[in-house]
Amino acid sequence: QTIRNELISVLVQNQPHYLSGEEISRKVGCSRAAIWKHIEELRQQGYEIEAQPRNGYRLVYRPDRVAPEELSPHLQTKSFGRHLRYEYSTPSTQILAHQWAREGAPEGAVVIAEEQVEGRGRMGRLWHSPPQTGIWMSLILRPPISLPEASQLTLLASVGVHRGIERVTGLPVQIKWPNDLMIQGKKVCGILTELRGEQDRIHYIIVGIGINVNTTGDHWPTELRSIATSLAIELGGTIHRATLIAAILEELEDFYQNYLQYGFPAIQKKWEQAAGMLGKTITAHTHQVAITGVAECLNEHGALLIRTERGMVPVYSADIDWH
Ligand code: BTX
Repeated sequence: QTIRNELISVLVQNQPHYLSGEEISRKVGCSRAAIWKHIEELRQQGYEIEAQPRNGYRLVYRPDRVAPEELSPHLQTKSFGRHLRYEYSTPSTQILAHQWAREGAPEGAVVIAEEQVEGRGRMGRLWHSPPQTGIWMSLILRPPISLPEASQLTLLASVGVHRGIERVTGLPVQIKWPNDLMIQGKKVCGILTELRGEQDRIHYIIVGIGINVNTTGDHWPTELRSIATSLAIELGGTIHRATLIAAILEELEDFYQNYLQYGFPAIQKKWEQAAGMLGKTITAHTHQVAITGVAECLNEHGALLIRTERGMVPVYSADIDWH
């Protein structure tokens, strides 16, 4: 696997030029016969690699997969994504991540799938995750924080994903409290944070991230078409998912390190800059009531403060409508 990853990375770096078999075997650190065998296997997986007797090999096309050998050459993180579980199809990456976390997965471990057949949102809702079109991944974290602080991780994740998407696509993404990323008022990404722990100690947190990347309207059921969008729809062209995942994991790791070192205020500022709803009149539908007022800012726990006629109200969990 490591040799395969190295080989892909060497071919990608050298694209669109040829590289001789000798040079590849020196860079990758194995024999020319072994290189040839790996190249054959890559071709079977859909890679197009041109070979010329005099010039060597050249990568012409690589399939858009999010398998470890596609992802690793792009990753520049210390721990995020360094332990990776990949499935083509799974009910939900959250379920696999919970299992893995219980078995002792290290912090930063990631479960990723091409397709989820029962992808989940909050409160038992479904997350539509058609094959090879999006990023459906779950990140395992073990922060030394207490239960009430856990919702800060959802906000941290929004900021990290926001930054990663903007860096790769340049698209104007806005964060909608607590867990959505929107483009022009349509949902492009949802974040689901689940955890196991006791009041004063968290065993682990699973941050589930779903991003519509190369999805088109026909992938969605009718009811989603008016409320969902994808990066490809907004950009007018497809995006290499592995590149985007790597950028997002880098940003997440960066923000997470900052959070562990300096606490929530570091995240809070970034969040407020990227939130599209501050200063606007909104209605927050909690389990019990609907609260209408102006979205002011976050408090130090990550709750949204809404200025109402009766004063400032903190909201910890709700669905938001904008006016
Ligand atoms: P949410 O409860 O805020 O949003 C779910 C709602 O969003 C659905 O009821 C539907 O209206 C709408 N929706 C469903 N699918 C999509 C979609 N693909 N794009 C836009 N809108 C949609 C949001 O929950 C949290 C979603 C987390 C998904 C990740 S994917 C990796 C991980 N595994 C898993 O099962 N869930 C998480």
